[in-house]
Amino acid sequence: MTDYSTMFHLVTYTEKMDALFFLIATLFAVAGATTPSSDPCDSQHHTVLSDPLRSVGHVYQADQAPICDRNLAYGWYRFDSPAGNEIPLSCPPANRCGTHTTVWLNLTTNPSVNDGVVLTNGCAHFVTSGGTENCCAWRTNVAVKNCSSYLVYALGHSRHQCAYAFCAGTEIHCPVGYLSPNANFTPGCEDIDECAIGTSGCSQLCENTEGSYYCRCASGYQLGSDNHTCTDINECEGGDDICASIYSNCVNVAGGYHCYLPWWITLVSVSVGVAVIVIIIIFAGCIFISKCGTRNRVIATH
Ligand SMILES: [Ca+2]
Repeated sequence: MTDYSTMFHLVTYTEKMDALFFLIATLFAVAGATTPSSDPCDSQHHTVLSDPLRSVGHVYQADQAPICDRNLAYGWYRFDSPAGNEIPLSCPPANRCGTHTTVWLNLTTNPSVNDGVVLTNGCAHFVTSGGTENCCAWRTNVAVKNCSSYLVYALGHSRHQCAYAFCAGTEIHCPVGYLSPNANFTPGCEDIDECAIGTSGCSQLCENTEGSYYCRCASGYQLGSDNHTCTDINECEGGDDICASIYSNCVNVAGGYHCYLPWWITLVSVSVGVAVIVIIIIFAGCIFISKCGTRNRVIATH
């Protein structure tokens, strides 16, 4: 269990130390900013923090290590991630930004380019073990400079207990099954048509859905346990004789089956057919012979 009373005593002491360290650091930074070679806007004079989990939109997950800025070295920082690049100017909910205690900037608006370096402070949104929330439980010194296309911040560790961290941005990663032009972060997340782009892995038929897809099989096939592979149904192995009882020879083929006559039925059928044909020929021959005899008898009468 966290000893919060001890922590707040520590806060009082460390805030004084922070102020001292930060004042020295900021004076150097502000003085340095007057010379182009040490402008914190230059990439070589600031450190990029690119963890998108710092987003206010990101809800802290218990299975992740919380972000902790306790040992963040004094210096200029720039946030650069698809989740957003600015520290929020209003109190974020607790347990966001990849941490428990969320730090935001106590400013009405971000400075303009002409404002140069603006000194302010960050507020920590702290929730006690009893559930009491304080949007500015403690403050930490921050300097901000507008570099036209991005902001840079002078930050430093405040030696508070973890886990607390500076928030940056508000966007979150698109849900599974969605993509966006913003490196797959909000806004603009759109459904992936897995069937159209050929990533479904369905062996036969594919149906796209919002946020997902599913596989189907052609007639005569069934979907396997992997929900992607279709395998032939062996209709002949069913308990019921799928063919009529007398036509009992079932042969499975891909996507269907055939019913074949047993050999002995085929033999009998052919034999009967041949016999019928022979009988017909004989009968027809008899009729022809009989008519010839009649004609001869008439001639003999004259
Ligand atoms: Ca889809």
